Amino acid sequence: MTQTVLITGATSGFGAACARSFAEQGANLILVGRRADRLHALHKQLSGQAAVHVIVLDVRDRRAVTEALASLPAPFSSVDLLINNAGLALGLEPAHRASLDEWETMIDTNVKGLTYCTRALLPGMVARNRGHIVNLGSVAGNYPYPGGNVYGATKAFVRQFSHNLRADLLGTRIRVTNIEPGLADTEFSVVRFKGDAERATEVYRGTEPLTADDIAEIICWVVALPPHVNVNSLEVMPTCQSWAPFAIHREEEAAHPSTNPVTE
Ligand code: NDP
Ligand code: 8X3
Repeated sequence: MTQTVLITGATSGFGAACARSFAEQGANLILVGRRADRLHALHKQLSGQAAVHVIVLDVRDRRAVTEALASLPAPFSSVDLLINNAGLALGLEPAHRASLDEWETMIDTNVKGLTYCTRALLPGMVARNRGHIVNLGSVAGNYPYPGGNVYGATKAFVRQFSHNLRADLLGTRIRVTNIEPGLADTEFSVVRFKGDAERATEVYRGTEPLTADDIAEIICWVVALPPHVNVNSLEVMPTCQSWAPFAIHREEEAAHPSTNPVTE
């Protein structure tokens, strides 16, 4: 049976790579994003392989999301797979200097937008007793880092929401998976640094980061597993990324000359 796949944030990065991968499988694709030109280009590019329906939509707009997802035309009306991918980080400032507007945008998109899409499509999945929700979390939801403040917190929400959905959906055949990537080279850093391409490039300098195609491949694998197998969370980093020791602040040597190992 042809799968119907709805991907939010399909205009770049992981979302666009997933669109290409599921098009290769001949899925019916519903592609969501704000940049209409990119959606229409994807439509043109993929429609030889798959049926494609594009929706120009800001996931932060609750009413627009509810209306658009309640009125999906045939053959797109029964969504089997929701990839809740639309999301962003803004800034890397410490909390006391960060922009409250940017915090709000991240919460509205990564948390509220994701819940609007989920709530709109879940009743249909439950009624059909079929479906899979794949959420894009992040390593930032699992580990703190300086400047990750609200972005990381939104991804911690996504992780816990994913697991709580599993709890609510026990007894159905609906699966929920939280994908938690580390460093991945997409438009993510350009967005985080508000168009500063040089600063964004610096993030990946000298590394071999994950690619959008790596993540699409992982999502395709998770989805293709037999229906009785649910991957709850899948954390993935590039091989070049690992953890650092705990950060410890030490007072100036002058204040504690005999106890500061940094000065030894
Ligand atoms: P990109 O910036 O390349 O893609 C983000 C996508 O989200 C775009 O298609 C953008 O489309 C869409 N989007 C953003 N805001 C909205 C909105 N309000 N309404 C609809 N669509 C929106 O980044 P990635 O592909 O890297 O990111 C995808 C997801 O993966 C995000 O949730 C991100 O947090 C997460 N992630 C990314 C990692 C990375 O290192 N790259 C690592 C871990 C997680 P448009 O602007 O057209 O609306
Ligand atoms: C994206 C990965 O480490 O930049 O979620 O937060 S990170």
